[in-house]
Amino acid sequence: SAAERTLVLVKPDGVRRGLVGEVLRRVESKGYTLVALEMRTADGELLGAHYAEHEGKPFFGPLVEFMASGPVVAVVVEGHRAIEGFRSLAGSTDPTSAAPGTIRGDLGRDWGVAVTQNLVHGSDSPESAAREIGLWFPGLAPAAS
Ligand code: DAT
Ligand code: MG
Repeated sequence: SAAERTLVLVKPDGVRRGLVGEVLRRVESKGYTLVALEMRTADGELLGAHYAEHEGKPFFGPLVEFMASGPVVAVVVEGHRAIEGFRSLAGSTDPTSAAPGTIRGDLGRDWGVAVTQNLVHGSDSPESAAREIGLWFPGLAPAAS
């Protein structure tokens, strides 16, 4: 069965709260493989490209500012249907309504600052995954096994 790759980010709130291990534990427990992993503080250029689909929306500026506010952990995750699978592990965008059992539902909440703070990112399609992996890991060989 063809493996698929997705880009996962533990966002600055997840790193600040010490939830990197918890997120990776859930990914590995699901049976996915970690292919590449790096902690870094992203700049506006990378984040603007990463979130290009949201440019012009009212939350774009605050989103990029938040994402640049501290280190993130970027991970390439591989497995059959890993893109949909990680989105399922993450839960819906708003952590207040995200289902219990998911990363956002179990660990996230609205702190009254921004819905933007929802712990993790996961690519939403094969096209997004390829584009995002290229942005965050330009040196990584493209092929999944
Ligand atoms: P997701 O991260 O679930 O794919 P998205 O791609 O629609 O969600 O949005 C990207 C991020 O932007 C999301 O994780 C949090 C933030 N965001 C989305 N909608 C927002 C809104 N209405 N207000 C504030 N932040 C928002
Ligand atoms: Mg998205």
